[in-house]
Amino acid sequence: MKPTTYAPLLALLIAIGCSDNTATNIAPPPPPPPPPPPPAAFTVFETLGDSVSIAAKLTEFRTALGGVLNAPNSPPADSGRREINWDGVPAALTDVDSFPANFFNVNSKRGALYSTPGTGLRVDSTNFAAVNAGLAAQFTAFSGKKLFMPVGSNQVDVTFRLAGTDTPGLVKGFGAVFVDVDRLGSATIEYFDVDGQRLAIVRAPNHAGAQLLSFTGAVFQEAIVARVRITSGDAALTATINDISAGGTQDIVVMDDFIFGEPRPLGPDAQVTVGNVFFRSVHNGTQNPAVDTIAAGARVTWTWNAAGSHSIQSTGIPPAVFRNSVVMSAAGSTYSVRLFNPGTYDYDCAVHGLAMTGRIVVR
Ligand SMILES: [Cu+2]
Repeated sequence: MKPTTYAPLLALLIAIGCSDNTATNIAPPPPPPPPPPPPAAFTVFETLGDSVSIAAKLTEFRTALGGVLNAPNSPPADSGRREINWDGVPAALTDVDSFPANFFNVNSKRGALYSTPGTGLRVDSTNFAAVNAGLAAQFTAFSGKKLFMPVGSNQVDVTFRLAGTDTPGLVKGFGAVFVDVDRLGSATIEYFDVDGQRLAIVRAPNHAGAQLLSFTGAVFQEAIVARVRITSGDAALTATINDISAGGTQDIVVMDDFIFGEPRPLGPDAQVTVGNVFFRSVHNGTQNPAVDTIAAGARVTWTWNAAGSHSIQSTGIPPAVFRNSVVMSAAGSTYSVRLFNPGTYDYDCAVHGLAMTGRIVVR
């Protein structure tokens, strides 16, 4: 007898066995979740040295930001960068704990607003000897003589505006010169999008002993950074605190130059209608595929215009992917994603597949 004769019987026995085995009948596991979308891509520039040796890296950073140095008080530009080196701050606002938080968008228009959880801001011409004589031996300025530090805090935020206006702006990158970073991680810059979601954190390189300068900065592919948070050392300056390199327990760090991309306006969001059975661009009416073009950092929102089960399923080639929605059925349901990296992001509906498609082009 040929072995194949037994095959139908064997299959039947297996089927009976499975159907009888109700106690351990387990549903198949759900498919794995889609991979998370790639984070915003950026390049880090960092160096450690004296005012001469760090200059080359700063030049690289400026080149990566692109364009020219836009002069103080020049109107908002399409490209280029702004710089703050503190040395032009008037004497009346130097060596006091009340440096105006909006000075670099009102008095000298460069699109930067400051805030701190401390009690003030200070531009200092004494290497902070006026605050604490013991600290002066720690600090040396990169450009000119003036240095910067919040008062009563080691943290300052910089929020961007189109230079000289109240319109929120986005920058392509931000970097800062730190003075006397002894401990890796004591000086950091965090980058946030317009929703307050953190895009990146970079740490200023550190050294042991000698008073040196550290530069760190990140440049993104496009202008997507609405705010940076600078943590400058382990603690605020006080009249009695000692740096870790001088018998203290905390790394005391101050700041010199800030360099950042020209603040640019946030691009308009895209709206897409989800219907039966179509995706349709609200902006231009394209449908299956609905095709929308947005600036990096803008958001796409899909709105269900009728009852019907649909989802937003990213079908692009990594890294041009985003997080999928679940299947939703109620009219008025919405889903949105913010996209940071230029690329072509295709999508469809997990229920209707190729019958229902769209594309987001991020520039
Ligand atoms: Cu659908």
